[in-house]
Amino acid sequence: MSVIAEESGPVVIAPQLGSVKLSMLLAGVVILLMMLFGLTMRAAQGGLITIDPALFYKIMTAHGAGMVGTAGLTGATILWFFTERYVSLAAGVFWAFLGFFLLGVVLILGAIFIGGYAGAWTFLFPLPALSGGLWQPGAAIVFLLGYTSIGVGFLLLHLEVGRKLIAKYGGIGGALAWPLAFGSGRPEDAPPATVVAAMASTIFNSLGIVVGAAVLVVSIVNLAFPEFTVDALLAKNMIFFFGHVFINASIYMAVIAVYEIVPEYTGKPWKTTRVFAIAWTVVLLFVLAVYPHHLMQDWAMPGWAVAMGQIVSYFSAIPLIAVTAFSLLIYLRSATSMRWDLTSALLVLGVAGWTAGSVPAVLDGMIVVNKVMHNTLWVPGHFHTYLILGEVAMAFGFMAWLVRSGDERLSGLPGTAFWVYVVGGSGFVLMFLISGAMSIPRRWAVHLPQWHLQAQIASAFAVLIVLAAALFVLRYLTRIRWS
Ligand code: HEM
Ligand SMILES: [Cu+2]
Repeated sequence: MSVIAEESGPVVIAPQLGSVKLSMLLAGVVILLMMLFGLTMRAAQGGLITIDPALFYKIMTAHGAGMVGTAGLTGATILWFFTERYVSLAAGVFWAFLGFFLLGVVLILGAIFIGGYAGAWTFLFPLPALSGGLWQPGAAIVFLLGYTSIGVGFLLLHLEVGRKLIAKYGGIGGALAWPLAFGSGRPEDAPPATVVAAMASTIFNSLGIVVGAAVLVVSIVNLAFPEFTVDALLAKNMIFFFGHVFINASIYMAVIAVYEIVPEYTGKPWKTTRVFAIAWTVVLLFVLAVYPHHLMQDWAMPGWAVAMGQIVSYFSAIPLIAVTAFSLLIYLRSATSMRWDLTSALLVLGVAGWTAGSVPAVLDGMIVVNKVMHNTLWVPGHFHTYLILGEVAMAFGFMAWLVRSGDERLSGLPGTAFWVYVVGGSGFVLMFLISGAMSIPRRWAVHLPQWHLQAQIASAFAVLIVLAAALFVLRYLTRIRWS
């Protein structure tokens, strides 16, 4: 196990390699399966295959829930693995996390493919109860219990990480490097970059999940006792607060892999500077405050909240770009030698894709644009950019690193797979964005003939993604050593 020297904390050797490798293997397999689901949907939209619309919405629900959950799983696994370098974490907590996660997966898949639940991963109130006869309330309850189980697992993990960081680094402020950010603290005394990122994402993800759990419980009670209802706008606020924070947290956790692994390639540690510390505190506040950009079409929302969603959206990209993308550029330029292999290429792609995806996201976070683009394929266009080319690229990069062997190069089959992934991913998301700009709606099982071509081209690109991802996962599987 590699060990890095860090003035600000004793070096801890990560012993929990087996559970982490297993978690990433499960994640890789689920991502691949869900990508096949995605390809099925896009091919159906292109008229290449015909599937029953009822099945389309089951697949869409499984794809959304499965992908978002797995993004969270990979992010949290990366966070756990690298936080272990600085504080010792109870191994049992990670196993419990995995156990709750798997239980949740079983419940969710059962609810969808046995119970017929197809109300989308966003379980927007009161949709789970309005199936039009397609599923029983019990199926929706099981789906929501699956989420609850996954949420419990995440909370356990974050509580363990949070309490250990707080104990070691002198409270939340210490772990967030506030003395350096806002006081006269010296960079030499600041906690490592990983600790700052782990503390911030632990705080916002915990808040998001607690709010999510509350609205889950309310929805479950509503399904069991329909006379108990809840204010729909409040429920929507809670769901999108949770959903926005959760998917963002998955990326902010995965970026820890960049902070920890890229220095192995450049020979320079990723330092906690004042700008870095300030930026992470800003990220913490912005991730929580920006969620109303999901409610711009809800005329009953207070104007100030929607305006805040737009304004914070503008500024949200800045700390991200300052903290990670810009530093990575400086870092790569100043490195005397940079070795490119599958790991480093995927990690750098992850940061680039994340940054690129923030552009269409900010655009859609503007009220005037949102009026036109809302509920078009522009929306899946922006989030598939920072998920396929961002979060998932970082997760694949971490997997490649876990099974690395000394002196690799970006050539041969892995090199080809990398470029196939880049081309497939870029082409696929571009087709979503183009379709969105042409006002093609999202979440339609059947597309008009004049939209078929876009979906067909996108399907071809999706095949490339699937092929490359299959190679990443197979390569991981064949090289993995459990000892
Ligand atoms: C080969 C890769 C992928 C393909 C072909 C694909 C395809 C699709 C398609 C066709 C849709 C429905 C679009 C519509 O609204 O009409 C969709 C939705 C979605 N995808 Fe993907 N996707 C892929 C990868 C991913 C990844 C990696 C993630 C996340 C980590 C993801 C997360 C989602 C989510 C959250 C939705 C929204 C579901 C909803 O509207 O309820 N996808 N995807
Ligand atoms: Cu959002």
